[in-house]
Amino acid sequence: MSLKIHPKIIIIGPCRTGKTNIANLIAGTSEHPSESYEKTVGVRIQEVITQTTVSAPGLGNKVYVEVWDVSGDRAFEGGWKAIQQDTDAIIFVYNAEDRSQEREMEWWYRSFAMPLSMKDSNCLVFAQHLHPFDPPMGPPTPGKAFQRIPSFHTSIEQTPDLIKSEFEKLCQNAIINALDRKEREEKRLLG
Ligand SMILES: Nc1nc2c(ncn2[C@@H]2O[C@H](COP(=O)(O)OP(=O)(O)OP(=O)(O)O)[C@@H](O)[C@H]2O)c(=O)[nH]1
Ligand SMILES: [Mg+2]
Repeated sequence: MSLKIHPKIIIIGPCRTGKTNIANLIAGTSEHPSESYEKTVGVRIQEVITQTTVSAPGLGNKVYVEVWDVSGDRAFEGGWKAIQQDTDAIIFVYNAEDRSQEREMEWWYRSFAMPLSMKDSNCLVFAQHLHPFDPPMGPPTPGKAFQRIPSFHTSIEQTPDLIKSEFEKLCQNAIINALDRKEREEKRLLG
């Protein structure tokens, strides 16, 4: 019998920062940046198969992870409560070329990570570059809330392997969280 869990990872951050491009790279639907910008309407859900190193009775070595690519447009804020539900991990994306977004990220943290009591280990930051950048830089600095959260300078062209490998690592923590979530739910149902 296979153990059915549904790990869920959401990708959030301001508009036009590369969330959809990152989601497509992770899901294997595109290896290149999109030529034109098409804003995400509300949310787009993709399923990604990941190899897992987590061992649990009944859990195979392949798990389907839901990746929710969320629009950065606050006009869709009404749907955020539903989006947050059962989230196991968060990828924050901002535009590294826009310093004002570093300050904005604390707001995204308060709006998503705090209400979910998300562990730092289940969060990840991609400071996305929409133009070529010089790789030897210090880590990005999106603000105090992110001090213990793994943060990387990224772009689809220059760091595709980093994006994929950090996503894979995050998946393992999301799987552990989803297993705990399932166990809590089963205990709750049994009373
Ligand atoms: N060259 C290059 N362009 C990028 C990269 N990431 C994003 N872009 C460009 O930036 C624009 C916005 O990218 P999206 O991925 O659609 O942005 P988003 O964060 O999903 O935006 P919303 O859906 O509105 O929240 C597009 O025109 C992309 O082609 C990148 O790594 N390299
Ligand atoms: Mg998008």
